[in-house]
Amino acid sequence: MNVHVSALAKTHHLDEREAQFAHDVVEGLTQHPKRLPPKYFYDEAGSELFEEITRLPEYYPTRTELGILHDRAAEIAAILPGHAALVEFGAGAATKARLLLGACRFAAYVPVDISGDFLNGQARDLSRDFPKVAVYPVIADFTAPFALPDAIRDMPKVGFFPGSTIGNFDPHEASAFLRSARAILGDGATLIVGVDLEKDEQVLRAAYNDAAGVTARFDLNMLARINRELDGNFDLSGFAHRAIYNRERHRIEMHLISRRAQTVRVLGQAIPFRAGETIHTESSYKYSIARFTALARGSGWTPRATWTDSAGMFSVHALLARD
Ligand code: AVJ
Repeated sequence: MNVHVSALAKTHHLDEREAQFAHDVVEGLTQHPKRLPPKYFYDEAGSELFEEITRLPEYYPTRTELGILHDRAAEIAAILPGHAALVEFGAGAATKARLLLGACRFAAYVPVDISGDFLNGQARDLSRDFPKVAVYPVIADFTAPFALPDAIRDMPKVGFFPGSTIGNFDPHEASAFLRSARAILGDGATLIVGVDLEKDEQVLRAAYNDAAGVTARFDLNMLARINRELDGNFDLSGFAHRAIYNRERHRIEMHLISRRAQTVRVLGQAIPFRAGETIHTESSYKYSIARFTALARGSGWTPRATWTDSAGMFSVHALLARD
């Protein structure tokens, strides 16, 4: 099915962002198997639910990565250039960037995010807490090329991509992201990336099927968002959340499963579901250190250092731009 963004925008009076969302949703729900892009989890409700996920006992990545950044801050600082600009791809709550800003002598911080409101609030707090660091927020989709602010042109660049967000990309997309970051940051740059590691399947499954059901609410919020923004009529009680580990592809997959045969309408279009039919909402790839460093080498970067927690749950990599 071919749904055009501009036609959707016109018929339903949507702005460009809404029309892109509409296009991706209608396209994803008319595929077999059905899928929805994980970037749409993060509206206001979804961002709050994700924050709640990061505090769950089963969800180890956030606290483990923070522990590594905290414990290794001096080692990380030692390999970074002084008076550099820290460019963060997708600046969430900036908690992790704060750890680096506190440990290293950065001259500038450039949070890059699609959400402008969030960025501007963040920038104000950071300027207050780090008066020596100039903050230049950039509103952009970091998966596409964007220009860095002129003010940091002559500073060494340090890219920062924490949270294992890279795990949301298929390996070829992850490679494309790394190449793109190499092009944006330029010669001599460093990139600090957080990568979740393969581990016991039960630990992985529990992290994405938590006992309190927060991940289920996070997953179902995608349907609630479609109802709110695209005039959808999903009955949330008609879908169940399930996360499985796909061992061959080294990834957690989150699915929403239709509990019965049903037809849902989105922007006036009927979307039929069979009983048990699934919507694939997210993949979260897990790496071995060897597989990630090989991916980085193949994407324009030379691994310089890797840090992990003592249990080997999560890894933080420093990569150097290759000439
Ligand atoms: C933000 C993409 C790293 O994959 O672990 C958490 C998102 N999804 N629980 C992850 C997520 C379900 C998270 N990332």
